[in-house]
Amino acid sequence: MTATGTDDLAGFAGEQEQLEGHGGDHAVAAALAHGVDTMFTLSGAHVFPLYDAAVGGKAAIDAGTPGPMRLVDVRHEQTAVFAAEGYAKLTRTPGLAVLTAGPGVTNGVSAVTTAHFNSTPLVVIGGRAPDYRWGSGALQELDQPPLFAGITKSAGTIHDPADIGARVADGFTLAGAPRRGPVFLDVPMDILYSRATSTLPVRAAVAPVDPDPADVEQLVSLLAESQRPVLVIGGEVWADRAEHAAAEFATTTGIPVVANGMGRGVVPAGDPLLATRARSVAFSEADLVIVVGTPLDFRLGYGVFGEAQVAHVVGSSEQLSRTATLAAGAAGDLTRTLGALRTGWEALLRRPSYDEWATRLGEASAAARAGDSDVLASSATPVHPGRIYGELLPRLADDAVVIGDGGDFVSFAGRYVEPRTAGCWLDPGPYGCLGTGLGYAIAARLARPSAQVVLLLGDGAAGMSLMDVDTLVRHRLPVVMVMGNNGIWALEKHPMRFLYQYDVVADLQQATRYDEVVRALGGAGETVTDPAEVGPALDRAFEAGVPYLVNVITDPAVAYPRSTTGV
Ligand SMILES: Cc1ncc(C[n+]2csc(CCOP(=O)(O)OP(=O)(O)O)c2C)c(N)n1
Ligand SMILES: [Mg+2]
Repeated sequence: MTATGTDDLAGFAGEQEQLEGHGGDHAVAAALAHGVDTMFTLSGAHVFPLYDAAVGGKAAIDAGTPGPMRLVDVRHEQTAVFAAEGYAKLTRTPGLAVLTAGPGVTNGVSAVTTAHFNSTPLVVIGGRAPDYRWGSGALQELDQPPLFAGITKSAGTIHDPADIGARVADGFTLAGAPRRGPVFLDVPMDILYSRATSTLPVRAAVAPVDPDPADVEQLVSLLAESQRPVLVIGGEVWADRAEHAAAEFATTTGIPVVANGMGRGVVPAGDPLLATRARSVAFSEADLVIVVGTPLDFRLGYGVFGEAQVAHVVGSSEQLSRTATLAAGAAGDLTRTLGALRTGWEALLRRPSYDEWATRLGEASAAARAGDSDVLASSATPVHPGRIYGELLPRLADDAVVIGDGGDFVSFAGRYVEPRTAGCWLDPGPYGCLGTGLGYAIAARLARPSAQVVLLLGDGAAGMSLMDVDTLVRHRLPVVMVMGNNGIWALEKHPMRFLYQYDVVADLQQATRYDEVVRALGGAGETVTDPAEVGPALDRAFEAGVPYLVNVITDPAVAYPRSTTGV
């Protein structure tokens, strides 16, 4: 690829650099302009030009010099997209996955849907059968964008090599603007391999949007009247880089906080305002619930909190709940909105004190934590899943990234693990897709090279991505995997027994040596059956320096005490 300044155009609508290259060069230049440094993929000839651009061509390969973009090749396309999504969530820069035509693209659909539900900025570039043969039945000839119509912000095909840079750059801009989400673009093989000269893509500046002052005023007036408000901090607070504004708003006003998704850790574990452990008391007794940066979906009781009035604060107006009854709503840049709310609250002539309420929730949280101690220290055999968390929690550093992929085992994590830092918790989000685990773990190790990365796996969920331990090994990405191996799909088996008094298709093999699978792939691990051995095994895992699976055989009779089924 060659980029040249066009002196003759200098001073003319800014200096527009030209880029000569194949389609891969143009696409990679657009991604680089948007701060993207990693391409997640699984090989296919339809997309070779993208790899050629990423590595800097044969000259760079021969010279042994690194190319402009890191390539991470995985063992299943869903892992490529989950890794790109996880990387976007952690770095707050749009992710990039490249999928080869046809089955490569369709293998990525569940992960793109996950990004759609999570509002994660992501560009997926698909290969596509060549235009010049379209309709004649070329290998993997499938019109792919329609598959993505309902799960992306935009899905289309690029038919001109000279358009690739601009279209991909626009894709990144669109993906990263609230409401954030995935964009799909496919490029026919003949177009991607063709050369063209066009303007070097640049990153378009997106101006933050202020909330409507009347909406802010309305919300402040609700706060002025409230005696028992609750602030829910969701993942968009992190994604919008509003974690400081959110923490400051909570601290200034003294409103108790319940955290959700990547909003966990914005108010750190141990902060007296953090009431996540007392959320049922908080939600049933509150008179006002302000939900910031997360949809009012099943995870939040569809926005019904007893008698409380509900306010929804989101990044863009299309995200405001259409089904919940809202007493107020505000849409805009979350730092600005939370700042405006704080300023409005500070300007109140009579500022209410929520101290008594916060103390009550603090006590309820402390009681909930105290109630955990038996389970966290359980010496039962088979191991109670709670004991694993009892051993893990004291071993976690403040900046540890904790990832959950599984059913009940991960629900326990949601209860016991309270992050101390924002941006350190990765769950699959409201789409609830099993199989995110290895992709998210790859992403976390790349995004946080020196932090602890802990992947919590159900034995069932593990089957959907465990082969990508191979990717961890090949790319030298050590992570600690902890499996709650109960030999069943517990989150299905227990509900089916409850509904039918019997169950089918919910059993897995007992005590399978998944640690041997990890060993065979070049990692390490061990099986633990004695509760007293969980802690020492975790220590060995953290010290291993290679992907390490602690395969804990847990009690299948222990079901997570669930208060919602999600329907
Ligand atoms: C892709 C996908 N398939 C199926 C499900 C339905 N499902 C949700 S939880 C669950 C059980 C998970 O079992 P496991 O990972 O072993 O965790 P456990 O509940 O046993 O702790 C299943 C099958 C899903 N959410 N996603
Ligand atoms: Mg299981």
